[in-house]
Amino acid sequence: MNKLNILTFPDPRLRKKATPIDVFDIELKKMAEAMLYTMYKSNGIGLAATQVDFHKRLIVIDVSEEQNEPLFLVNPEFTVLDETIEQYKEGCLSIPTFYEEIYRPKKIELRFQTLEGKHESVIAEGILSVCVQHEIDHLEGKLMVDYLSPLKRDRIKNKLVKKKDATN
Ligand code: QAP
Ligand code: CO
Repeated sequence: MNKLNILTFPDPRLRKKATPIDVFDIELKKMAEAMLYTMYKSNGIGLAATQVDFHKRLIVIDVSEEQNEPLFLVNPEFTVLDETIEQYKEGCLSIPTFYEEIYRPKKIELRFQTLEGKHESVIAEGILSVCVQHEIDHLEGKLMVDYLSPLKRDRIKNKLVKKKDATN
């Protein structure tokens, strides 16, 4: 399988808003499998289609130890069930090597469609809740650095731009 190219902050394509999926065909399944492969190869636990320059509402997540419990989320949405704010040191495959404490509501109800178009819902807490919220942000063109101060965000941006220049 081919590993997809992951966009890196501050690539402007990470700011595009993804559109809903209405065709549940073999092409969608292929894209989801390619994203899962890319995520596992990159040692990630979540990847949104936006990050691989595909601007549709598709997310893959696997928060299991063994990387054997993939979740494919099409057109995901959530509502907050417990507004208590929890902090988690988050990373992002589009912001490599940076980890920051981010604050989000604790408990959510996630609704999504499967790759076959079936509607499902689950209640999530802990790392799954964090990951779902982080990935749905990507579909809106939002990044975890947007929750940081402009100063911190700019420092991260400058370091990543310098690293990219060094490899180009
Ligand atoms: C989002 O993030 C997330 O910097 C998914 O060098 C993070 O998979 C949700 C990664 C934390 C919940 C909690 C980051 C891999 C992976 C890096 C990721 C890196 C290599 C990030
Ligand atoms: Co991310």
